[in-house]
Amino acid sequence: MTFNPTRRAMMRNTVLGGLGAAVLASGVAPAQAQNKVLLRLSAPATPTDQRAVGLMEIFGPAIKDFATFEPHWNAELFKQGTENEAIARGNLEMSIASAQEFATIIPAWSMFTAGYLLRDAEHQKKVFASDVGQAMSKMVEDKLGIKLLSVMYLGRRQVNLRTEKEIKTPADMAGIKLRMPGGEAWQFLGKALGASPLPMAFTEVYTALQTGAIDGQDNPLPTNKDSKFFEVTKQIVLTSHLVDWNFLTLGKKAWDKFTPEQQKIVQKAADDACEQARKAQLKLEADLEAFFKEKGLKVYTPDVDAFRKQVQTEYLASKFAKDWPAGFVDKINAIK
Ligand code: KDO
Repeated sequence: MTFNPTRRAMMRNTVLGGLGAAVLASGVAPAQAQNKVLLRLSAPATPTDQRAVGLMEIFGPAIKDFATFEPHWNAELFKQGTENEAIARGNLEMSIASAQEFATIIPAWSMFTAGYLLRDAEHQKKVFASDVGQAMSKMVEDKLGIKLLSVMYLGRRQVNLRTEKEIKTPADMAGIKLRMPGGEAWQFLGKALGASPLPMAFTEVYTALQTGAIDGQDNPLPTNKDSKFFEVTKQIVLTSHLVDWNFLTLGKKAWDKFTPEQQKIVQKAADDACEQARKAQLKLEADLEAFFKEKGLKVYTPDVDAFRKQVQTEYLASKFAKDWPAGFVDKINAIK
């Protein structure tokens, strides 16, 4: 079994619908509002993140006749990584979940956290829609009562450092304190890249970079711009080590409150919102290299083959790979 060897390659910001805002203003809940299903979403994403924009512009308005979409950004309602549990307990209806979060509960999901597994945004979309994607989604639905409505393209994760030494191969990453999101799967990726990983919540990264508590972080270019990490770092190493994806989730309890007709509308609204966000992220990724260079950062491509080789070797030899369903990686590689 091998990977495909080639790569083509706040404030509290609660946004209520018009009716919700009117209800707050008047202090009186009209009967119509009471009948609507409340969909609270919690995510660490900022409200200016393209995924947030897509949801607020498309998802919320499309379902407003029968549901109230109430997003909470910047991890305002629940800490990063605790949203799935909140949904399972009925304290939350929606989130933007990562594969790494599902992997903490469903070991097979570590397959979807592996570096250099997905080739690009198109491959990612096709893998999610494939029988492999369906089977993985079903595991989450069966085990956690959470539906994966749609796949969200976050972008290709790049190494972003406040240090100046040029990085060519994983060996050059030795000793670099690289912030990774919390959880075992993320730490493993940081180690596979050759760095010394340090778990930290997304909302703390800017300050940690500013104070030097960490040497760097990894995120796609659009996230780097949106959260202004470029202001407190000196270089971006284009490792593209993870074509990162998140999943727009909805608790089954909330889903089951909708009629089949409404479910169709919710599904389409989710797909449309995620598609708009995906296109916006891709455009930003294409444009941002110039922006960061203008800001004085060094942006360059290292020996990506050396990174890919090391990362894939580490994953295949890891304890994680033992939990990957037989044949799935080959199927993923075969998806064109
Ligand atoms: C991050 O913490 O670095 C990360 O990029 C991980 C993703 O899975 C996702 O949670 C993302 O943060 C947030 O949506 C914020 O963009």
